[in-house]
Amino acid sequence: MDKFIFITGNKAYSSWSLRGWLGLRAAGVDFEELMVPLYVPGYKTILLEHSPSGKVPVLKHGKRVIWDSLAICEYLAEMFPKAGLWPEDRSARALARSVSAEMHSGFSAIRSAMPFNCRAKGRRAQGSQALEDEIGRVQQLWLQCHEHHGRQGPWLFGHFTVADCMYVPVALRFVTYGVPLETHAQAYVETVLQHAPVQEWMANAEHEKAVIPSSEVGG
Ligand SMILES: N[C@@H](CCC(=O)N[C@@H](CS)C(=O)NCC(=O)O)C(=O)O
Repeated sequence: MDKFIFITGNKAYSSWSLRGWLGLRAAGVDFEELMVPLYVPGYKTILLEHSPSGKVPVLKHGKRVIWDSLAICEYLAEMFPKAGLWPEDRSARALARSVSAEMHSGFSAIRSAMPFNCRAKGRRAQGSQALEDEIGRVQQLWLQCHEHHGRQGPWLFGHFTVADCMYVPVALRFVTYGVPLETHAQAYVETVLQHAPVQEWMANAEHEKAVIPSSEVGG
């Protein structure tokens, strides 16, 4: 099989990259990794050499270039069906796709008030009604997935799926900004923190030297 090459942004700051990377880990794929530090002189030129979107993450597989975190997860789900990246049950899969798409295209208050910064702890987000509503919505979604389709394991649909790729970065934002959570949501965050690939990603982030000032907020 052609080799997989994954292009990621800074692990400390790139939540979108984390999603695709988790998909690769969940699929059990051997891959090479290229980290492109973001927002430093010349970074865009490098990204454009890898992808027409000029953004990370990007997955290269032979001649194929797959950009966008959700497209990468879909590609992996199709290539490695045994990994169960989407739930097997059609109703569960429909819900998993809906919550993944909702995260992919929404939650702008969470994104802007709580920039992904997995090295930081004890930060505080600037509160707003929109932020509170979105934090509530995330917890409601987590409960719905788990109560209806996930009781056989700790992840949203029992075992690790694309929906978790989408929501792990949100769980880590909640940790960074010390968001008080309902019991079930806190249990999900604990599951995320104990997941070996998440721990590996965070350990790699700790070794990065670069700082992106616009993501260092709430201190
Ligand atoms: N919808 C895209 C979003 C990708 C995205 O915005 N990536 C950010 C990094 S976290 C990026 O490449 N930023 C650099 C830039 O926009 O120049 C995805 O899911 O992959």
